[in-house]
This record gives sequence, C-alpha cells and structure tokens, in this order.
Amino acid sequence: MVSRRDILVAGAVAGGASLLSRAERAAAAQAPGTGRGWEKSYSGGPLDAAPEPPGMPGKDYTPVITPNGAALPWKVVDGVKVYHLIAEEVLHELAPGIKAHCWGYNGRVHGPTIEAVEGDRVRIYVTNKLDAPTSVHPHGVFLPNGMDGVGGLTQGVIKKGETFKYEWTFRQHGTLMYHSHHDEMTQMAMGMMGLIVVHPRRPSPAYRVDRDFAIMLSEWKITPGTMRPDPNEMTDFNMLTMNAKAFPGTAPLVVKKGDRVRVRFGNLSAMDHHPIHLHGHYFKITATDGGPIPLSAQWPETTVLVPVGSTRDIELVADNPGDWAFHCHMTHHVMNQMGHGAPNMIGVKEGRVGKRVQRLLPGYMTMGQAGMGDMAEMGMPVPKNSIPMVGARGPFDYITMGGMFTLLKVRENLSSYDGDPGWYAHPKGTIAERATPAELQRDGIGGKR
Ligand SMILES: [Cu+2]
Repeated sequence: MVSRRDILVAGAVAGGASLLSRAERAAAAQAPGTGRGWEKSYSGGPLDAAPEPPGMPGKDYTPVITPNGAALPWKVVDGVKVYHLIAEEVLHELAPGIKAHCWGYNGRVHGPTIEAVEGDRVRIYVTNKLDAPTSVHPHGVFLPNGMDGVGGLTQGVIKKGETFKYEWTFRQHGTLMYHSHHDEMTQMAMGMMGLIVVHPRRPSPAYRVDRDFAIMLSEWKITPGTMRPDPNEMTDFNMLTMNAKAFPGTAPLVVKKGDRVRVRFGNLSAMDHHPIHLHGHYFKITATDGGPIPLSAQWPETTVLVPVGSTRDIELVADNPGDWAFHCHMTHHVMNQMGHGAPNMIGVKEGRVGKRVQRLLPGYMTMGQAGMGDMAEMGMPVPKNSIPMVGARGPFDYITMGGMFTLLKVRENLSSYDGDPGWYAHPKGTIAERATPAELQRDGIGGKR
C-alpha cells in the first residue's frame, strides 16, 4: 500500500531532480561512488572488450615490491602474458631458527606476486606437484565464471601431476589475491596463497608513488618441536606473519624522507582480522579489493583493519625520519611460539619454592613474575625448531615484539633502496633517556626522597 507520505517523498525527489541541469546530471552519473556510471569510471571496460597490448614495467607501471618475496616471471606469447604457477611442498624459514614443511608455489611460501596491468590478457598455467588435488582461485578478480577456480563448483580439481590453464583479461586494477579453493582449511593453513597486483592502464597523477609495497598477512599453528603447520587449529595460532615471515625475520620497508609510499595488505589468515598500526605517520586508506576509494571518501588513520579475505591499500608521505614500528595491534599477534598459553606468574613471590623444586628438577626456574619481556631476553633454551617468544636485540635494548611486526625505515640520506640501512642515528637530544637529578629538581618531580 502506498501512503500519502510516500507520495510526498517521491514528489520531493522528483522535484529536486528536475532542478539539476542536464550537464549536472551527467557529471553526477560519472562521479565515482555516485551510483550509475561508477562501474564505468572504475573498470577498464566491459568484460568482453578486446584486450590491450601487454603492459610493460617501467613504461606502463613501476613494479611493486614484495618484501621477503618475489614477483612471478612471465613472458608474452602472441600478445598474451603467460605465467606458470607450480604448487609444491616447500621447506620454509618463518624466522631465523624456525623452519616448517609448508605448501606453496614455485619454491616459495607464500607464492610469488602476480603482477599485471588493467587490460592485459593473461594465461596462467597451474601445475600440481602436491600429493593432494588443488585449485587456484583469483580472489576479487572480475572474470568469466569458469575461471574462478572453485574446486568442484566451477572446475574439476587439479590432480597430482596435472597442469590446468586459466585465462582472462584484467578489467580492473587493484590489490587482489590468489589462493587454493580446494580443501581450503588445510591448504591455506599450509601456506597456499599469494598476491595479485594489477596496475591501472591510464593511471591518474594521484596513483604515482615512489615506493609500492605488498604484504600478505597470515597465521600458523606450529607446535614447538614440530616442523609441520597444523591446519586443524581453530583459535590458538602461534606464528603470525607478514609475507610468511615473523619478526625478526621480516625485511624492513626502506624509504627516503618525502617519498610517497603505498602499502598493499592482503589478509588470508584462517580466523583473524589484523589491525595494522604505523608509528610516526598518518595514512589514508585508498583502496580495497573492491576497487579504489574515491578521494572524497578517504580519511586519515594510523591503524588499518584488514579483515580476513580482504585487501586494503594505504598511502602516506614518509616525512618523519626514523625506525618506525609497523605491526598488528593485537598483542598476541606480536608474539612468537611459546608466548601463548603459559601459566600467569605476574607478581608471584617465589620464596623458597624455586630452590625446593630444583632438588627434584635440576635446572628448574620460576619464570614470568615480571611478564614475558625478560624471559625472551634471557636466551632460555627452547625446543628444537622454535624461537624465543618475542623479539631480537635492538640498538638500545631487547625489542620485545615478534610475529606480525616490521619496520618502516625512513632516511634523509639513502644511497640505495637495496638492503637494510641499519639502525636510525637519532639527532642529539631526541632520545628518551634517564632523567638527571638536576632535571627532576628543576621540574619538581619525585617529591620527598
Ligand atoms: Cu593481528
């Protein structure tokens, strides 16, 4: 039933619309995010449009950097970019001191980054060298249904020894992903994922950045002393990684002061979202795996939540020199193995208990009365194939962070982006340090002593 109020509202809208000129209506239809016309302004054209010539690095785009990772090589055959993914078991080092038998692609965990340009025609061969059948799903890609890689639903599975062929034309640009879509719980927990980065064919000036990084977030359960990720874990993940590396195994993001920086995050963790926080700067969230966010809809942040099964692009101007922490803000996600599930010993007064237990268990120590930080630094012996629960030695002290943690290293002088420029040299008088008695007295801090 249509009420009198509905008719009044409909009338008001019709009246308002008639006030717009034809030119204004056309402009509104083409503006990003305003409804009809949005799709055209975003994608390179309809799905059945003819491909464009293969986009070339240097000419059509600046290649993305995958820290601790690599790009998947390609060649051009009759105007088509041809790639070859090989699914296989890989002995992978998550951080110095811990390795695991994972599943990945082309000798890597995670797989190499597939890079292309909007309008590129791509053909991706997938050879399965695993004992298990598999399939590859291009996440977020607008493609013909039969190329969607969902085992059983859109294709038969790729059995051991078989090679399948996927082919489509990229009609979009952005940060996308690929992952196994057969027995996902097992195969993704074993590492079978990678990033897809598609550059715009005709980039706007706003797209240009000096440094463009891509990072996949994921999580693992690797029981101390074992070398096989446990895909059956549902909540208690103990290795949290950026491009399959846990700190101190993560490579820093090295930039020059003033650089425009883009960081593309994808999250294919089993069960967790990751709020990634950057110190010393603000950034804007400029795109999701659904496409670019219109300028008018971007807002400043220092933390970006990257939900499972999503990508987020952030952009910033690196205007503040230093070694800046860049990490998941979930406190259990910046711990490594052994940091979870320990008994709570905070504030426990040991008394003579330790000495008495030592008579029964030589080498026994009561630990954790002051938290986890000291325990990591003590260099306690740990089970085979495991690492301390947090951190590494820093320039001033022990860094009590692990897991999903890296550094944005912003330098005023940098001869090359390659390699680690070492620790930041702070200008005199800009480091927090122990206050002197004279300073305490001057500012009336401390009261009676
Ligand atoms: Cu996290």
